[in-house]
Amino acid sequence: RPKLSGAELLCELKEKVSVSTLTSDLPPFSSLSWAATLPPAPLTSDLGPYRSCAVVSSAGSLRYSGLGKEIDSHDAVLRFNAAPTTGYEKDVGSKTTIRLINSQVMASDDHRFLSSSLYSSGALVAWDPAPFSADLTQWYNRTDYPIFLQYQRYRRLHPLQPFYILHPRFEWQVWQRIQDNMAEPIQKNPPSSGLLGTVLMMSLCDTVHVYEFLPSRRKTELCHYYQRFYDAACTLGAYHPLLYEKNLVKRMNQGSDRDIYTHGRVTLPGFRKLNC
Ligand code: NCC
Repeated sequence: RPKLSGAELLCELKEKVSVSTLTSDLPPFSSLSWAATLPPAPLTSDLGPYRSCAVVSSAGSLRYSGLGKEIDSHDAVLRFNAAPTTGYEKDVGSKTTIRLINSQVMASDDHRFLSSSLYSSGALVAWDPAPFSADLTQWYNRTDYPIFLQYQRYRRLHPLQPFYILHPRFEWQVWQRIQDNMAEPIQKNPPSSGLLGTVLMMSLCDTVHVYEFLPSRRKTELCHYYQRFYDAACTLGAYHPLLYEKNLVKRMNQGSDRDIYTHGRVTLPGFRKLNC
């Protein structure tokens, strides 16, 4: 198939991917009593629309970026997993509107998901690497990590905080966009939280700025801005098809290469602003 232009890729993404979250009317959840604690409406009808949004990757290259003020000037800010703001405000800002977390973070003792105040600002959105093409019941009975158990526990402790779970269809719809636009077969693992969060914000915002997903001149093997741990695989990918994700985002970027180089900043249009 011919290589699509950036504008064509954006339209394809808009047409073929929809951000859906679990609601209590969906089987098997409709017959489970705890599912009444799922939000009654899908995420996209509760959050946004926002004018401008920032997606803050957790990359080590955010360290010493001084991007904090710029990030906080957006109407909504998305962060990932256990990425903190306290102590790093100068580089990553302090506003958190949405936090996207994988099920590993929810389940591992290290992250103190149930007790740490890190997770208490903004809305939470969780996802679990579901098997490709599995239905909700198969996934429910065999999640990668115990996402539903931890969800129930967190809900009991923080009943007022908005907390959504992504429908696994979404992660594979995004994966399919990557595969269909690459010449070679990519690994059948879901995209990283970074790309999932970017597409999520493209559904809620008019303009999305993504920071240090495409590395700037500060590019480093430091994995996260908040940890002294070095591994180039954090930036290049291993389990996730991260390099392919970055290739796709590079092709869709509407900002300049200079913006990437100096600020690690990519500019993407929200779906509502696209004329396809
Ligand atoms: O590292 P992680 O991601 O939390 O980072 C969030 C997103 O930022 C982008 N990123 C990060 C580091 C870097 N050097 N370059 C980047 O571009 C990626 O898009 C990434 O998705 C995840 O995707 O959920 C991931 O989660 C971690 C880990 O589970 C959590 O941080 C909790 O510890 C995964 N690491 C491991 O499993 C060891 C990582 O593979 C993906």
